[in-house]
Amino acid sequence: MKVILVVLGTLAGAFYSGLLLAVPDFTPLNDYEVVDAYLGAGGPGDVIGNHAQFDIQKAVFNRYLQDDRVKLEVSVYTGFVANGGIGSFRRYTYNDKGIGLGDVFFSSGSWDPYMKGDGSVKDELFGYDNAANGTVWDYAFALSDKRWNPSGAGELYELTAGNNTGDHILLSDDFMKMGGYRRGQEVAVDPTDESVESTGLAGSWHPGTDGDGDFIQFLLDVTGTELATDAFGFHFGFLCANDVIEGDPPTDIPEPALFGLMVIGLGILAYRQGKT
Ligand SMILES: [Ca+2]
Ligand SMILES: [Ca+2]
Ligand SMILES: [Ca+2]
Repeated sequence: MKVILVVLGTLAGAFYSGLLLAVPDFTPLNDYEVVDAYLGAGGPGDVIGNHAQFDIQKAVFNRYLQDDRVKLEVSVYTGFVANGGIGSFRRYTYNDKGIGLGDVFFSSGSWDPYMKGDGSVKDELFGYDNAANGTVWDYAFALSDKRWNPSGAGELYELTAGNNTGDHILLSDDFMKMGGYRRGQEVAVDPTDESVESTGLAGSWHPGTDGDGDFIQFLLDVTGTELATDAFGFHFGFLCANDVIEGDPPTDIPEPALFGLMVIGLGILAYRQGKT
């Protein structure tokens, strides 16, 4: 019996050590949900224009391991793609391509939207937050010139400027030349700016529908970045920012390392019992 325990314990320890070497560091997120409770400054209410096209209801996050890579899945629930939002209002845009999808911004660690402190409902819903105040984003999943397609391939970039006001940030105002849209909101990054650094990590997006409605799903490879392990804040809107969603980082992420320690602990216990 003692011999069997020693063998099992050693095997378990060795197996887990092997796993530690092969498997990248990550913390799972299982259907973590952020309901849109963010107004943002620069326009009235939560949605400007047609709700069927521009309302964002929520975002659902999953983080998991696939083929030894850490994948982050962000599903933004909105009828934008399904109801003809892409390419709409061409005359209102500088490049005549109409309204397209924005990039997805992330802050590793904290989410810190600006609040004025005037006690108003507008302030409670971050109605004074724009690109120039609040959270500084340090990652962006960029769709670049494919953002007018319902699906495509993009890349994750690291934003090193330390602010959201430099040339690396493109605002709603950089795409929209007239009409009712939300002013002063960050909607995309310029990958040619020197403060925007390639991570070499690719991703994709595509539309979908489930029981909760229509969504756009972004699927990113985040292996080796803080986005694989940490809590994070995020920001997403269309080029017009007619609705913007931002959200809280997850706060109750389970600790997968505990399982590993348990296995190693059992191994040591079995080894000690084997010695006595
Ligand atoms: Ca909304
Ligand atoms: Ca802000
Ligand atoms: Ca909103």
